[in-house]
Amino acid sequence: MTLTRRAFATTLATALGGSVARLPGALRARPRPSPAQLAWQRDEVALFLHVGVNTFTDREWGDGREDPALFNPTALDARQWARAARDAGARALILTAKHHDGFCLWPSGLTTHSVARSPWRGGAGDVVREFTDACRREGLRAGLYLSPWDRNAPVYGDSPRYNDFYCAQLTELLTRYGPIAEVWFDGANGEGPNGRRQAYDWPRVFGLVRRLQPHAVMFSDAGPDVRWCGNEAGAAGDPNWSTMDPASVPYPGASGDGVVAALQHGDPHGSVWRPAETDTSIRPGWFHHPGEDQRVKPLEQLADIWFTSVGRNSKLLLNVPPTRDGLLHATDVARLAQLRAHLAGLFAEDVAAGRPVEWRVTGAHSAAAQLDLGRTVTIGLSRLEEDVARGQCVARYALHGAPDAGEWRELARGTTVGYRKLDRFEPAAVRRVRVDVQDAVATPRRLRIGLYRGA
Ligand code: FUL
Repeated sequence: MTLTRRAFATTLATALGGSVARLPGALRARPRPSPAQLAWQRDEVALFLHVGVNTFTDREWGDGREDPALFNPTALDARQWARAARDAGARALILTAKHHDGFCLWPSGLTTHSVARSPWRGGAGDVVREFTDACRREGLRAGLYLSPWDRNAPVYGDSPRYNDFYCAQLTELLTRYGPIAEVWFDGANGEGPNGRRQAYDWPRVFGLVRRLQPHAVMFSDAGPDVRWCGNEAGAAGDPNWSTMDPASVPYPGASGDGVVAALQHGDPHGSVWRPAETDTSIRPGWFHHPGEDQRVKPLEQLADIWFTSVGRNSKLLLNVPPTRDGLLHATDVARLAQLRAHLAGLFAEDVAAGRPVEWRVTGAHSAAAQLDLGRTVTIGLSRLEEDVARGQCVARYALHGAPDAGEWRELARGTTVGYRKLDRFEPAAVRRVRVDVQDAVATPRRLRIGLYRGA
């Protein structure tokens, strides 16, 4: 039988006379987030903006042969996007500077397939400029999506030449518009002209971003800073570890056994910190289609998505696509505001706030927290949080409640906690509450605990 890292640590701890906490620092070291990864997670929600020639052709994937003259969002107002995002409680926005069709929303010097050839703003416009300016004015962090797959670039599939082209486009985006908080690399990929496949130089791409924007996080299936959650349905995995084994998803767009599971769940013993981002759309498509104006997700579904992303140790990247006018649709904006109001109501009163918590470490990988709420209250929602600046630890927990003199009863149970774990449960009248950390990858540290009435 092979000794797992965890079993090894436990054996060693026992040999050293007990607690894992007493192990020498190097053996205890587990991955922790960088300041940029921590800031990314603390944003909690970002909005995704898919806009481009597809907005005008009513398609999801353009083929690269679209006439740039199609692009004419006459009423485009990036401040409307940014205000809607801020009012929704989002702290960052990500714009598709170039989607798979290759059309550039900025006047790239590398191609004529861009806004410069469109009638919008007389060919002198720059959506990336207006977007980044608006984000800054509204106090939001700006991110950019630059599709690796480019169905317009003639050099696509001619690997070294396209890698040069792609890096030169990235350089434009990362040097002209001030600080960029997130760079988004899509894993979707097809063949180039005549079936040529592009071999991307990912180490070069990642190195370039690090050099030009050292404080940005890079998103892709393979990180390196933030990983895809493995689906576009709005649900992070359960369990969801922010650590992972980098070999399990070696490059963006990798497929094969175990890739989706690795993206969904991470790995408790992974050697790198690479938390999951959950991207999904408020509508069926990523781009705006007038035919989907009646199919904006209802509040209940958006709230569920928020619970299965932000409430499962992930970050939510919610796509809200601008229309042909260049504005977010009134229905979408109203839905975002409804979601924010709904969440504000749910979390308005934390009945555990200010109540002393008795925290006991009960074993090398277990602990228990007990609270007396000071009165009997009905609760139906809990919020558990680890101090992820110091890493992620909890693997399994249960929440119990008891009325004044009555019996303990289980209210909720779960696996990982991480940045935040939310549980909605059958409302119960309780005075005492206990959180048992039943398993962990190291000695559990004190959790932050919030308790609410629920819906
Ligand atoms: C996918 C793309 O193919 C979709 O068009 C969209 O951009 C989504 C966020 O990622 O891989």
